[in-house]
Amino acid sequence: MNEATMDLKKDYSESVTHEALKAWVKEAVQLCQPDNVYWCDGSEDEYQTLCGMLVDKGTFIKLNEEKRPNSFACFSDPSDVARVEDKTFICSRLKEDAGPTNNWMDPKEMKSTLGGLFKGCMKGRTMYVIPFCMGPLGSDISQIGVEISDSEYVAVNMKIMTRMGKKVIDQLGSEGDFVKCLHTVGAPLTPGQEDAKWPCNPDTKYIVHFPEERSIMSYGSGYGGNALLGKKCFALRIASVMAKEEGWLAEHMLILGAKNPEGEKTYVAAAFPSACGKTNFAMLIPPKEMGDWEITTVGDDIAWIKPGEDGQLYAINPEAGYFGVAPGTNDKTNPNAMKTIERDSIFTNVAITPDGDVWWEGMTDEVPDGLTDWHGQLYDPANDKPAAHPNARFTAPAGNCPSIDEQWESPGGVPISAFIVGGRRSTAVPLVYQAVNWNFGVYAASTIGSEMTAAAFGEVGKVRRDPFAMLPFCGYHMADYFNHWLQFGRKLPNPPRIFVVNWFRKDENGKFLWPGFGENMRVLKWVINRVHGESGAVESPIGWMPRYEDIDWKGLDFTQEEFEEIMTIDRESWKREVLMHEELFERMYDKLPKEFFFMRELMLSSLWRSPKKWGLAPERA
Ligand code: TSX
Ligand code: MN
Repeated sequence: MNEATMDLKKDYSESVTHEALKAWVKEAVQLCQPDNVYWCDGSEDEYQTLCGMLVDKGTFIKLNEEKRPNSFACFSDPSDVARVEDKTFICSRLKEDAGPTNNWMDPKEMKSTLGGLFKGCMKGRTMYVIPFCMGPLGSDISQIGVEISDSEYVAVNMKIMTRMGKKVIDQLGSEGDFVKCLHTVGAPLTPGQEDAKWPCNPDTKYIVHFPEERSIMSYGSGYGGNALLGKKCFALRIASVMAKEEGWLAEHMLILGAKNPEGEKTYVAAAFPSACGKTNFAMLIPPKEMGDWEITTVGDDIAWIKPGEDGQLYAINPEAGYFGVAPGTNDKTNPNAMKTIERDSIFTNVAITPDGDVWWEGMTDEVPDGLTDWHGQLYDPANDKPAAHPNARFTAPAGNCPSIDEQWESPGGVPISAFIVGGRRSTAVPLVYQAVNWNFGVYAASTIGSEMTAAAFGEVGKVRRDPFAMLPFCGYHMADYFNHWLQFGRKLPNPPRIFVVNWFRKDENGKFLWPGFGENMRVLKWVINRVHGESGAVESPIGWMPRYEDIDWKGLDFTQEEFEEIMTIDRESWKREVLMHEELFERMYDKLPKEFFFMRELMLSSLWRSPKKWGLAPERA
């Protein structure tokens, strides 16, 4: 036992009354054979001790206390920088329950593979028992999990990202349900062997979900969604299965509140695939010229949504922190995020300045001198490679965010009035439209996609479909998921309206047509006023659209001509678009909702009778 481990006070394990939990921990100890076991209490003291241990090991670098109080940075192993989708499995009993878009293996076979890998995997390490609650403690929308991990990095990140510790054990009592999350970095130590700064298994990684038994096993990675099992693994993949069975929604959505100048608050939930600026949208600052509008943040990544007694939908953010992409974040793109990470934060794979602060591409125009890059080397800007890894992250407490919503921890959740979905599309998709009804909205959300940028894999410019931004995160058959959304809507007396947005349309010279960022408030205002029946729209071949005069342009020079360009529906490209949906659907043909075929036909029929270019001014059509 090293010195720092001894700093961890004796834990409370002897007072735990949950027999099933104790039995599972015992089983894990026998399998993983750690040197020590420690139950995390979630205290501030414990957090500081664990961070101190990480500093002693050389994993964490304490940042300059004046510039970045109570914050740390670390560099991962270069083989361990992102989620590993090809190593992510949904091990349902039946393959057809996982569907064609998930990797599947028979659970028995997978358990035998993992059994071999996990045997003795924590030798030389401490096993941390990390009880956590996804959502406000005591909310009946919340769920409890326990992560067993041999990573201090996981323990301290879970402290920020979830409600973690002894209070969760108390809530669980002796009978409560919990999701079993077993994690190892997959790097046992022989006696006397020096530990790596970022232990992981460079050769073997497995992120495995057993939906029927509500359990997760993760091997070989210490990074983000691979290792912080409350987030993507539990709050999306396992929770989506629970949600389908129990009649609620577990979604890859941000939640924001918008307060109008009269003080009336409207909450919306929004789904965007990666690299669309979800966190930026969740923390948007409206242009001053629009008057006293205020945006408040409930969550930036995940929403759990349940129908209330009154037939309305109520959403909680199951998380307690942000695990956001750092590169591109700056005082213009997201001032609220910059303030959130001023203190109490953990930075992974960013660059470090000579005075002990952090830096990444897109933080400032000038590259500071003397940077340490994410490989831990002195950075040479002449080198083409970035100083921070493109997927570098900050972990920061939600409560630090200046725009945090006053209701963000309300156990009952916040009422959702609209859903917004969007992708990154340089052509075809207009700035905004409203689906004509719930079913068409579900169809639109099921067909959203993003054009590949240089940062993503695949062919640049090709549309990658990412239904509801859930393709990597749905714990069951994607077509069953569409059916769940349709069925869910049938039970709602007055379902939220569904809107599609696209901030990324370009002109023929490749220039963005829309200024984006804070100016997105103009689109959001139209959306919110639509929900309240207060803003105008016209019917287009694909849905309801604002006319120029339906949008608040105060303080922005955006002409009617520019607006019409960004709203144009080009008949031929939309016919192509709708025909391309076939590509996505044929993969899941066996379970695709019958409604989807009819909606596709109806859209083609509307396009058939529409002018070559559907514009908002009739004379331009
Ligand atoms: O986050 C973005 N949002 C949503 C903000 C609330 N980004 C960044 C995406 C990468 C994560 C955007 N990028 C947005 C946007 O609305 N729009 C764009 C495209 C764009 C980029 C730069 C400019 C305009 C549009 N203009 C200048 O740089 C001056
Ligand atoms: Mn996400």
